[in-house]
Amino acid sequence: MSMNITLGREDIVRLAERVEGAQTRAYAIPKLTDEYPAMTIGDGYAVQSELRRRFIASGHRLVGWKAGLTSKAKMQQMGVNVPSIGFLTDRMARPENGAISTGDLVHPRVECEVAFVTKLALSGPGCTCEAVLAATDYVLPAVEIIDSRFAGFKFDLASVIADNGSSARFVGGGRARRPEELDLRTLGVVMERNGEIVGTGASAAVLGHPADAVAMLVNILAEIGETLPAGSFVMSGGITEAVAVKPGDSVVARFQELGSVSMRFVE
Ligand code: OOG
Ligand code: MG
Repeated sequence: MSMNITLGREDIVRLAERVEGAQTRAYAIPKLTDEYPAMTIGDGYAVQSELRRRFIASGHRLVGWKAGLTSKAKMQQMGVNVPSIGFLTDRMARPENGAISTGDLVHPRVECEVAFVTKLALSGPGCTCEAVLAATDYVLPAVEIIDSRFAGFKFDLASVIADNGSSARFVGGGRARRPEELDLRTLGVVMERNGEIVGTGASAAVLGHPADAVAMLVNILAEIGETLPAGSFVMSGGITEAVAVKPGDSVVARFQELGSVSMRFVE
């Protein structure tokens, strides 16, 4: 992946402000490449880093990172075939079994993901699946609520990276397990919306092994000059296609060996 930055500082700040406005006030904007067609992946990460800097400066706390577009189902659904990463803050976390409001989201969708909590710092380049497993304290099931700020949930890689990988909310839950007690490639997952099965998959859908997705994330972090500290919460990417939700919906993600994660959506 080339992190070639072509935009000037002024454009990066301008785009970060535009994305921040759309995220915090929940409105859709045209994808950034409509105005900046030559925007690169490196430019996308430069905007994302500026967005992260702004949130942290206003008191949000960085709690971890998420890998995105790591499964075929997700790549096909979004028409993008390169994985990406985004940051997670305390303001995005929601408790298990809670009510999640949609009034402050544009067009939310849910994804089931295997999440990792680390006990050792990780850094790239050259981070491997084995290094990730050795640094993992426990894994747990999670649901990510993504919400692209781009009209029609349509984007290209540079735009979605600038929009922090569509990150909006996340819920961890179920049963935390030590990674050595499980085969992380073969965990089945079933996603239900209002009691109906809307997605099924196995954890190997995520780059062959969810820890490989985390290694990829750590290697991208190195390219943007960051490392993953111990105690990070990391989501490895949606296993199935993302499913749209609206007020009144209840969602349960059932994971083999890891229990389930539930939530409902309100106005
Ligand atoms: C980009 C975010 C993808 C995942 O788990 O694949 C993502 C999107 O699809 O809007 O979070
Ligand atoms: Mg996701």
